[in-house]
Amino acid sequence: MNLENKLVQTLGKEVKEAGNQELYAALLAISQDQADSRRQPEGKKKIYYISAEFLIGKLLSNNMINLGIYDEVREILKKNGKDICEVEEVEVEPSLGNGGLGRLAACFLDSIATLGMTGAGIGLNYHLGLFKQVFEKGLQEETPNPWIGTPGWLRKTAVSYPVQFRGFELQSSMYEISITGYEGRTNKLQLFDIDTVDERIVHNGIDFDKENIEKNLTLFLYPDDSDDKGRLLRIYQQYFMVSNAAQLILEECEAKGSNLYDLYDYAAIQINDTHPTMVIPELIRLLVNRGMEMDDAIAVVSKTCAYTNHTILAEALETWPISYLKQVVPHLVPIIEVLDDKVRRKFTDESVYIIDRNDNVHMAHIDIHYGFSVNGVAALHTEILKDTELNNFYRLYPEKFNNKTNGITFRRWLLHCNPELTAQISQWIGNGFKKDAMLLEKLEKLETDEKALNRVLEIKKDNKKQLARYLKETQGICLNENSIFDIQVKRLHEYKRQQMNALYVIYKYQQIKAGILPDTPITVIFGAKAASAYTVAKEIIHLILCLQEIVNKDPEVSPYLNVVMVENYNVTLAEKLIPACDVSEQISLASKEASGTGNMKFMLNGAITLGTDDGANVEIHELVGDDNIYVFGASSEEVIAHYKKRDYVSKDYYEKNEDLKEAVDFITGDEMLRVGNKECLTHVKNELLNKDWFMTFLDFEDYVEKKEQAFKDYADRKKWAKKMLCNISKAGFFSSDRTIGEYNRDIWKL
Ligand code: DL6
Repeated sequence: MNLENKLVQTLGKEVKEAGNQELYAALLAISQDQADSRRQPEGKKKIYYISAEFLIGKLLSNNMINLGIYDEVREILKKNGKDICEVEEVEVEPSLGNGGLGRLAACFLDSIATLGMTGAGIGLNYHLGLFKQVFEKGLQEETPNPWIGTPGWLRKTAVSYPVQFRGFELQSSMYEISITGYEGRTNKLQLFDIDTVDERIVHNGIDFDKENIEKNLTLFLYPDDSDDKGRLLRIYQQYFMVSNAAQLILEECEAKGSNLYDLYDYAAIQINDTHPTMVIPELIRLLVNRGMEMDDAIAVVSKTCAYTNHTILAEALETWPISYLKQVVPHLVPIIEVLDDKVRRKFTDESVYIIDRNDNVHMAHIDIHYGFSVNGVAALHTEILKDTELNNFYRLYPEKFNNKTNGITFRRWLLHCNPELTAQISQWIGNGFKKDAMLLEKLEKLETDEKALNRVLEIKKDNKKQLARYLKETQGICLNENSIFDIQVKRLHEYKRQQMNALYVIYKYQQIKAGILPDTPITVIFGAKAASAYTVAKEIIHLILCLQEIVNKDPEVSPYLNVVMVENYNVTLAEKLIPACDVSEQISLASKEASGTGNMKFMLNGAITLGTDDGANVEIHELVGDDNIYVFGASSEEVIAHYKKRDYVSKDYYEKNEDLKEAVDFITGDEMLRVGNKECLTHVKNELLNKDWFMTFLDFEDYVEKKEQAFKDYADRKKWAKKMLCNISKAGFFSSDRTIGEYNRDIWKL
């Protein structure tokens, strides 16, 4: 039956007569069926990717692209007076992730299926996910972000395991989401939950009884951990996730014929950051329970598990007091003690012990000693791990360390989010790039073709128009379509330095007030959530919202400069913002951003990076060369040296640089205090003046200079279009298909 007839049959009516909800439900059912039909027998060895986050985004269109029916469906709808974009709007974005780490996991699942590998993602089925952000009186408020219960891809299975905690046991339920690869196989994202979770216990935004584990276990991703109860809840969540994972893995491997002594021939387990670390002692415990000697169990597990490090921020490298583990999972503690004891017998260097002298358990240390691979996520990051952060471990196990530069799936971040550019690229170089992203290099030859350059500019203009329309409709935001779209969207964190961008806005505001006008109007766009207990981050959001209020309402300034902070930044918004971006802000303090993946998405969509030599920016810089990126700021070596010598004093820079001083003083000036909260703004200013942990002032001058240069260069449209084309043509390296190919070649060996 052809697709149109199938749609009519599923709808029970003509396409013309159906509403968007009905169309969505019908297309979902058809795609589910097709995805199911792509299930193939499992290979002997399977990759289990365990992660606290899977930021999968809306799935319908992406899956229809991967199933090869998207274009046809769009045409059928169009013929019947329907718009596929409006149907997409019906879907609710699953709320299962926070930032880059979770989105990476989602891209990886796509690539694993695309490359035909047997694999599964394993995580938790958070009912309210990461909070939904709303702005109230210039402040971020957190509210629940429900997504379960709306029609979607989530399906309950009959799979269930008992999970033991101190004093009680919970029975899990496993849910599944189909992951279809591009012209590839269908794998599963498997999410564990319990049936007793009760969303009604949440009140006043996102408050709830943190001790009522039976009702709260899978309510939220990253529940507030500013108190003991919150921290304990995180351990409950983590153990629940990995105990289910371990039981599932053993069951599946045994069913395929493993005698468990050869587990590593059947399973590779990738531990995504330290949240799933307890899978190591849990697997050992389960194997011992099945009669294996402890030493054998340790050896088997050590050959099965591999660890990815996603950050060098010390506060993000998890350590748990052993007393917490005793309270939640006492049965795991003796195993962790054995693991620690073995380390102590072998090594004298205390810094590599698992349990430190304050009785804190270092989760990453378990991964490194008892996993067979440790990888960083960009070349610079891996070097920093080897040279400094994990140097003590690198000296013990040089053979375990390897780099896997992150990647993104081009299906979502080009084909889906930028159909006009995709179609144009196909016309220019054929469709091969959809499977082999390196073929984008063929675009290089068009860099001298005037028609092609104009076309690239035209597509960008169209995408800016579409973004303007979307933000007007959904958030009431007015964008100047003729301005430069300068975009910084990512989690809010001081190391990512949204505060530096805000200081630039103040600088520019004052310049315009003084009659120094930019060649082209500028719109500085932010999107970011701040963790609910991260006070300064929330204050930085307040600072940006105050600037938005002042700048946009000033008739002298607003024709030349606007500030926009989109509410509740998520994957859906990213898909609209990224294709419309001119300047991509990647301005973390060098050495602090492990990789970044937004930088890759922007580049692929023809935005020019303004960034530090940090994370994967370094690799972007190498690929596009000095002329096609704006790099500024101290190098990672300089930064690391400042930390070592403790010689950075932000006030010195403030005293020396008049523009910076004026911008910083503006934060608590009369204009700001008229619209903002004095306490918040004063605190942000004082943090910068007295601490500035992430050296905003160190790089400010160079940042302003390079940003001004970029805005000036933008006016030469042809030259700018060349830079755009160069970035697109060099983006192929950042396909997650390449990354996953490398994981498989070097680590998983499926
Ligand atoms: O590897 C994915 C992603 C990187 O691109 C980011 O640079 C990195 O910050 C992020 N890491 C995390 C972990 N926690 N922290 N902070 O989200 O991983």
